[in-house]
Amino acid sequence: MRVVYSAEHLRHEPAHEYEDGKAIANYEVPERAETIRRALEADGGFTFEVHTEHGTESIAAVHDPAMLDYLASAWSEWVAAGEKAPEILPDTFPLPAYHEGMDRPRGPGHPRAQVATWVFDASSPIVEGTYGAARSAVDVALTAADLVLGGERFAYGLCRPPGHHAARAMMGGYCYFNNAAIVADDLARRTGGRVAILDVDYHHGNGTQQIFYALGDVLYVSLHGDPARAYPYFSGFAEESGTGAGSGATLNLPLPERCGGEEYLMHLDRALEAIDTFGGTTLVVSLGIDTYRLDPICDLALATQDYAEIGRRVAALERPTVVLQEGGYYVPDLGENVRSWLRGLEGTGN
Ligand code: Q9C
Ligand code: ZN
Repeated sequence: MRVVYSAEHLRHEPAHEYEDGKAIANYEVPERAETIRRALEADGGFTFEVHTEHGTESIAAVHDPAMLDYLASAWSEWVAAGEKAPEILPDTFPLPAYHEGMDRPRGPGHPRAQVATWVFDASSPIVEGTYGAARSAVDVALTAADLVLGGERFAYGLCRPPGHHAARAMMGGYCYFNNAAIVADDLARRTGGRVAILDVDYHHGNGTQQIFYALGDVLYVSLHGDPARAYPYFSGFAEESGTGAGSGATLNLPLPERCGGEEYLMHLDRALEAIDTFGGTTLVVSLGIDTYRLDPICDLALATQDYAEIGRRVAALERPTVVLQEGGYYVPDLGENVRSWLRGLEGTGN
């Protein structure tokens, strides 16, 4: 299988996230992508490709161009305003109620107002290298899509930072640009056909869902920890199924705590059946490995061999497939778990 990787991700090294009143070490570390790269290199069955530059057009087709402009200049404006902190995090929460019954003032605003306008959680710092890394993750994803459009049955984009929590006009959940949504939109436009997205990250892909919620040509199917207990809390309930032309083109399958392989595969089969029924020319997989039994921030119980079986079942859809990396935070086994998933997909065993 061909794998697309960029070393540019190394420049996105957020130090902290915020939990229960404390700054803790950020879980979304560069070593995640490095350990995946090493595991696939050591396997010998994967061919590495460098990403190619795709510009900003495909990003602006999915995200608010003002958000793209913000991220491009956030760091230099932070420094120009005399801020000294090495990472930009929101310290205010501009809820709609702030301006209720008032005019909402426009204008550039303080850098701290800017970040709170675009970033919805306290897990997703912006550092000096964030914009370059987020751009490279999109390039990695689009290069993987090019390989599939060029005739490859599968391609894997080793994206970092991940993307599925980034909505049209909002960043967060370690995500800045929505790599999978950008690829799905690009594939829909380039093939003129329908595209399905299968999101197997532990967390609901609120951003991907939001981007396609009213659109009928992109199906979004997600298996995730039930938002009644799991981040991002505000979406991913079973009753969310799309709107307007997109009615029925969103499917959420919330999972119970400690869900293991056997139960997971039953839900997966429902997801795959929905994709099969929807049809479409290509499949995009948001591959999160934070469903793993040892993941430090999640509560499902999948094992390494389950990932191979999931990959095998996804392959049975017989569709050209772009697999893009999302979460997964138990770094010691992350490379092996991704390798297992991709080997299963290729049908080449362990
Ligand atoms: N105490 C991905 O897996 N932190 N994003 C939640 C809860 C954010 C996960 C903090 C988790 C984001 C791509
Ligand atoms: Zn996740």
